[in-house]
Amino acid sequence: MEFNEFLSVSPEVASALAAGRPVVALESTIISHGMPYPQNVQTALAVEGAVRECGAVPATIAIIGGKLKAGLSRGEIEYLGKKGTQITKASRRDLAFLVSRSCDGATTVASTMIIAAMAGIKIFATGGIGGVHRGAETTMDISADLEELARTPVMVVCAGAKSILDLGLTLEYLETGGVPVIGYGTNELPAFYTRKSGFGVDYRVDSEEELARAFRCGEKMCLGGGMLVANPIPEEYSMDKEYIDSAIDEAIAQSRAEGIKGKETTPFLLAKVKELTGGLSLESNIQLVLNNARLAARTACEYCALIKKEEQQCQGQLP
Ligand code: PSU
Ligand code: MN
Repeated sequence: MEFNEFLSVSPEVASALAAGRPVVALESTIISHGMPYPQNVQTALAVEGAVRECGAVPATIAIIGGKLKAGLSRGEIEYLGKKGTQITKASRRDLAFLVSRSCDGATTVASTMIIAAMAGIKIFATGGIGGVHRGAETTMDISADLEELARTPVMVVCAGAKSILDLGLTLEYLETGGVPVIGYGTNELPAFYTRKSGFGVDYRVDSEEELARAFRCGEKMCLGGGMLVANPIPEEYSMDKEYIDSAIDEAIAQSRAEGIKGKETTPFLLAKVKELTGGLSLESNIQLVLNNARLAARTACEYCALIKKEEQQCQGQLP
């Protein structure tokens, strides 16, 4: 763990890391901005439970009173869920000011990766990542998540990206940033609510062991930068493509009509899609996050097993 006076790692997470036990980072924008209360709190706790069931320790990440927290108490999760959108959505650019002003922040994929890396956590599970928005050729609206994936060595397990984004441009941007896009058990990038998008991934991987090994190879080469694992939503929870696409098109039309810009764009589109599709998309959303948490936890277990093996080899106990 990097020494950092602003970092506050929970005792459970700190002792797991010190003992070389598996830990999975989880984000908090999804709690404060991604789902309504009380489903947001129930989901955050269920996701932590799913990580534990697969043998890893969950580290939900947020900024509370200016502290960069890795590992939240139940009360802190409840607090973030209840305050909802009153909590600042915090990406990389917000960290210095939230800390200097002792404020709260709900961390996006980008800022969760930063805090996870500070704490020494390698694997992170979320729902969907930010990306290149449709129309970015004129708006320049590209999520800071993509830059972070290019610079911070954390594996992000997601369900692909929602087609509120331009998925083709998002993949181009990731390629430029040197981020491998990995399909778990698939050759195709999943599109969050649906298992297919029509776009291919860079690598198909079918085992957690290979995910961990590839990540470890990048780490040993000091390549820097993350990896993006795209895990398709389980078939039984996936949504009808036409239905979800028409809701997304409507949401984008409304956001353009209302002149929504900057950091409001993603939350606006997500909220509109949810409003247009009701509880149906919320259930899919919850299920895919659980599915990603399990994959991340199993991968974290494989990663720790690899490290243990390396240590034994070092001490001459293994050939
Ligand atoms: N996409 C989703 N669900 C989410 C987000 C994106 O399908 O919850 C959230 C994540 O926290 C992500 C952030 O990191 O939105 C990206 O916001 P922006 O596009 O403003 O960078
Ligand atoms: Mn943006």
